[in-house]
Amino acid sequence: MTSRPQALSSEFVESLQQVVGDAHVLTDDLAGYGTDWTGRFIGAPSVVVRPANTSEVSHILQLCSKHNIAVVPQGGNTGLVGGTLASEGHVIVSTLRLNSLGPVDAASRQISVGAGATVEQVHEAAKSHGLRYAVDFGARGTATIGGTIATNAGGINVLRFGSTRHQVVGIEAVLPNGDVIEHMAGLIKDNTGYDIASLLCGSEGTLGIVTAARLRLLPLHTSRTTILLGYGSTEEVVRVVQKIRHQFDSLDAAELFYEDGANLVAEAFNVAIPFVAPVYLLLEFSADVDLASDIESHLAQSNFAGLSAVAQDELGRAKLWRLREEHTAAISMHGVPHKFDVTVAVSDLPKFIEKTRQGISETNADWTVFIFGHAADGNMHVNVLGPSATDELVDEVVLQVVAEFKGSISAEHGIGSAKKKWLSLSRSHNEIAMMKAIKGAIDPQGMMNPNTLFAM
Ligand code: FAD
Ligand code: 2HG
Ligand code: ZN
Repeated sequence: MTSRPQALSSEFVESLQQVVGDAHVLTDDLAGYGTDWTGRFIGAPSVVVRPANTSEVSHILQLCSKHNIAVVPQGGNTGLVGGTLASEGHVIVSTLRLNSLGPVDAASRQISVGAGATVEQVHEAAKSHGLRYAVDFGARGTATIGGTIATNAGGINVLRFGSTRHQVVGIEAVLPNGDVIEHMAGLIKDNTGYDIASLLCGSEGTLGIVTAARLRLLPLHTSRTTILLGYGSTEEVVRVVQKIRHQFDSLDAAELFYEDGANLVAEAFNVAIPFVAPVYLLLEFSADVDLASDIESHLAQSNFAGLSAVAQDELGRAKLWRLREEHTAAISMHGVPHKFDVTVAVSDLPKFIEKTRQGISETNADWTVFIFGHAADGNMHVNVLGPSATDELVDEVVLQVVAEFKGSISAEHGIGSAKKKWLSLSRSHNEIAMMKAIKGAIDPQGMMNPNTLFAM
């Protein structure tokens, strides 16, 4: 591989301008693109280019390939693992102008959207046809469909509907050499070789740029019930989630958080906490019948602790959800956290949480730990405030505990640049070799997102 230029020539920048127009090639004030959402990963991109369509993306990648320039795809830049970290000489390709939407195909319950459309825009489009897009999480207003595909985003509804991978029924993407892959028919049965959409889900921008996708939509149920419950221990929460999941197919979400996190959110955003409990469980159900009394009588039979707040109207539900969803923003108001999004077997959650807290406090008793997450998936978010951005001791401690429990070091945010050193804790030597072989075949120059996924 020939070495890459660190400074981009004016000839190269001019050729980008010829593709997308001067206004969409940025070379100054790039901090907003160069720094990640958490503020932990600060890059130094040389250029940001903002194509308006697939053909422009193809031309950009052809140029970058010809000049051997590294490319970092970027959507909403809400990623939490430094996956858009660009070094000097790298070009960020922002997908925000690839934001076409629909139309909704109500007959097939599908929609084709540009990679730059936000998750919330897809929710709104689906809703106007009595449908629903299954992927949902706090950054819905900014995170893009391309970013959610590249990270195989999870979120609050995975327990019922699966992750992003399960919603993608067609894909359009541009490969590093500029070739366009287009497979957007959305056929539900289609066993004609390798599943390219699935390969691109979770590829973190290392194989090409997703430019559009066809997404599966679901019926929008008429009734939603959100319940906040209080418990004394994580063990109790895990037991309740397992039982309630078994009883109610209509369970959409089962989110866990603790008193310290709830207090932090309440202080940061002036949100009321309906009652005090050591551990909170936020459940959401959706169905075409009102389930509130069924749920309450089920909980009463299962020795439910007795503290609860129930909401069925949009405002009431949103108030309860804020206590959970604002954890990320509230924590960031107190510093730059080290973030972990890990999965272990659900039954191991209580022990895993205890060991993780213990490992962190034995390493440095002054660090502050917040834990919250998606209880039914065994997916916890461990956020640690205290270590400097570059001090990786806490990363080593937490990820080794995950490995002891045979868990995954990334449940939903991806590996990015944050966790590439530890990839072998979750993937075998042969798996990594196979991934590198795929990468090498599709991107022989290693030009796509070189700071992400592999410690090359
Ligand atoms: P970016 O941050 O721009 O990019 C993320 C990665 O995808 C990078 O590696 C980038 O190179 C690549 N990429 C982006 N677009 C493309 C493209 N078109 N083609 C190829 N590669 C591309 N994540 C969850 O999974 N579940 C959650 O519950 C969740 N909650 C969050 C809550 C908050 C408040 C915040 C700030 C983030 C949360 N996230 C969550 C993380 C983040 O929103 C997701 O990872 C999301 O998928 C990133 O989308 P994005 O458009 O912002 O991508
Ligand atoms: C969530 O579930 C997100 O809220 C963000 O995945 C997690 O901030 C985090 O660590
Ligand atoms: Zn999450």
